[in-house]
Amino acid sequence: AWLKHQVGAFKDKDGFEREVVRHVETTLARSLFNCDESAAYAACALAFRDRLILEWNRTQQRQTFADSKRVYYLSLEFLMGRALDNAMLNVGQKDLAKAGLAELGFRIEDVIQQEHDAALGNGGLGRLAACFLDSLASLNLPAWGYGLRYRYGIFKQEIIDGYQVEVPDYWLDFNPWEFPRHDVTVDIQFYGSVRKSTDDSGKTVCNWEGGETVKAVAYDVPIPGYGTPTTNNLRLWSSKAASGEFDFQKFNSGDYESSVADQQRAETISAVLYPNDNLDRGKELRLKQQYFWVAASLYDIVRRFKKSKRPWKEFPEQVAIQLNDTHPTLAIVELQRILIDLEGLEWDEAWNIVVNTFGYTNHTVLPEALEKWSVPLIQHLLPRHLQIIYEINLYFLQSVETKFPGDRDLLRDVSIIEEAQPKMVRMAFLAIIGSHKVNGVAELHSDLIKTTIFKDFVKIFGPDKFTNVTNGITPRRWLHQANPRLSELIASKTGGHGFLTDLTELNRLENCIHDKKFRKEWAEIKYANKVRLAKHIKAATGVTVNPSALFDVQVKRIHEYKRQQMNIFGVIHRYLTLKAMAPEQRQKEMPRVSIFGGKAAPGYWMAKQIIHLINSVGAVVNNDKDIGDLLKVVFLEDYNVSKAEIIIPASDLSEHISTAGTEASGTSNMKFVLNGGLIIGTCDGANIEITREIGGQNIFLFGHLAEEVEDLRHAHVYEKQHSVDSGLKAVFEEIEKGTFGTPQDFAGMISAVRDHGDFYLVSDDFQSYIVTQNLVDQEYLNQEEWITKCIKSVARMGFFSSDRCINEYAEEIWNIEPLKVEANR
Ligand code: 26Q
Repeated sequence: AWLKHQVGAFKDKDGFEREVVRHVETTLARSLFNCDESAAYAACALAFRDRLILEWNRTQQRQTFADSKRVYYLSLEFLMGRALDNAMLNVGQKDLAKAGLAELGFRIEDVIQQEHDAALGNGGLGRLAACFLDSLASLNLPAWGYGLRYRYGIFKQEIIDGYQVEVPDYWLDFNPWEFPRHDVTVDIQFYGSVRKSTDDSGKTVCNWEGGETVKAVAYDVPIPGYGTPTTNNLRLWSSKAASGEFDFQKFNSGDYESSVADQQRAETISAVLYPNDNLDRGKELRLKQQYFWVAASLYDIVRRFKKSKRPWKEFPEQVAIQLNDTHPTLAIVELQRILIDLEGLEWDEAWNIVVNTFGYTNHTVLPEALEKWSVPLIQHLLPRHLQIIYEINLYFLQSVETKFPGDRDLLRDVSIIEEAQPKMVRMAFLAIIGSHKVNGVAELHSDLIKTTIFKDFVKIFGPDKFTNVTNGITPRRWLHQANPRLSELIASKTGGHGFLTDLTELNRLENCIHDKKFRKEWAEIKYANKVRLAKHIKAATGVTVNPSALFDVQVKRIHEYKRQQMNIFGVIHRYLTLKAMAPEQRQKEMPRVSIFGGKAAPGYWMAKQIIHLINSVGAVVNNDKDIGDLLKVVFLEDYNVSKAEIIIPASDLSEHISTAGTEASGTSNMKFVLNGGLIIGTCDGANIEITREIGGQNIFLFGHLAEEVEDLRHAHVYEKQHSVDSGLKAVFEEIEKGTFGTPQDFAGMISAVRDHGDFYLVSDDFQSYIVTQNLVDQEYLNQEEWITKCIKSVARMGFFSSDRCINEYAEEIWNIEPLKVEANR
């Protein structure tokens, strides 16, 4: 019904076609006769973009006029994927576009595939931010995202001779979804020094002077909600030399090269996304990125607030800022600096405003991922901020001393400054102290941060400062868009597409479990999705896979804690078991396709070794005549959002097998189950809550529990040589025989388990993993029972919508409300 009220909606398919043709002929200046798929994509995107712009403007006007509190989501990563399909579905005009494009001679799927992924993120954290933007708009919440407009997103991965090769991802050639705002700029200062002076009233003021200036230019991206006109804004900052194109003085004095160099140095700040996932490397450019983005965003937010002419104390009633991990923690310091140095507020009044404004989300307990910056680096780059950090720390430690007098160990342990050589600033501690709420991303994770890395802060601030908001995913992209046939089938059984805005309506599927026709269609859809993936695998790798085999998928960033090495060791174990069988016996086994995908950080040597082993095993197994279809191993290169949309709906079984207590949540686990696949997994992250919701019979859990991990690790260290599981030993021996190529290439992976304490407990969990995989084979034989499990699971996944998740943030952390849209305008 809301569609009728949209401004600029296409009246019918002819209206849409006219717009496409107009864009081909005028905007793109091409003739209809040489309009190829890429031109069709461009024109179609421009046509939909025109539609979005009108509602986008109205939404911004409405939010400004209503003067309602807004939330600002600060994230260095927004892993958006493609926008066109999403835009067509969210405004409810995909069918019309499909028909229109067909008349013009194009298949809509082919047109959609022309778009380059917006890959401004590494993995889970960046994709979560993208799902959140979709939910914020769909729930009519006044919200902006703030990020960086990287010229290069996450690198493209090529697999050459079994090795990962990184290729730059230049994605801005043609991007119809962004709007440069050359009039919205902010000058950002770096380096320089602090000079104290006295103002007219005799008060000491700090002046940050000198150094260099870089210009931040805003680029805006419209974020359409699903089934509502609300269209929010994602603002990405791009860096530019402050003095314009060139420093003309230098240029004219013949110093042309250095003038160009200045310009390039400024542009370097937003040039490239750091490709580390769950690892902190203290590089100066990364810190520059963080401050550049934080300072520009805060300037923008403060500028907007000041227009309202309200007193400063009302700032937290108008503004909520959420910190996506510690990457934007400098925002806390920057807001305090603005309030005391530029606006003249007293420290306490300012600090009160700051704390009430910020919320901090933690995404990891891994020590190597916790951000720290060296004091000398901050001193050099941001001298005034370092002073403020020390002052925040001083007042904080004084309050701790008052509460726990004489506890020197406690003061040392909670100090923002780590007394190391050099001294380090602990960003998570600063984020906790400067926020009113701190949340983890799944129940186990939120409990773990309270009892391990942040336990002292629970003691100091009390337990109420810490909370849990279990992650969620948007059912629009991860069901309706990725799996349109399943979405239609579900709609036909639950009374329409209401489940897309209230995912708990999926529970109506429980009534259909015995519906024969429904079950048959369900199975057909899964099979068709597998056929589609099989085609993709053939085209991408040359390997032929049988769509009737069990598709076993592990796609995520490659990391030792996620244990892709355990998966591939398990595959080798399966291969050896099959090889040892008599041929008649072998033919009774369940055929399996083991599918891997994921990028390794370019400097992560062990992760690259894992990729190499997976490819080497594939090369042997896939060409073994004894094995045939019983086992195939494929590594799909360049896993990204749009590949995920093909892979996830085609999985029978997906692997979420991190060492217990290491994966904060995981979000692809939710996507796989929502698409009718089952999970093999450990008791970690959101797997635990998924189990609670769908029932223990419908998930394959194995392995040690989080509370056992510490003791196991301890035991390894005290054993002379870690006694490796016997099945795993046989796997190692086979690798060392050279069956999968030069054994030396994989020596690191083996010795990590055998000689270096097996930190991720691969050996401890191996037997239980193999036993559970065999159970999966058994259960997959009984297809009727398997389908029942899948349907029941999907029916119970309502909790994992990012809409539920965002509602929790809105109520418990941000205190913001939806801005209702007038139905009849
Ligand atoms: C930090 C400093 C310097 C350079 C890079 C980084 C950096 C970049 C990305 C640190 C961490 C990340 C990404 C972390 C991430 O993706 N975490 C995942 O977040 C998901 C959403 O909450 C969870 O589901 C996953 O469990 C968690 O691993």
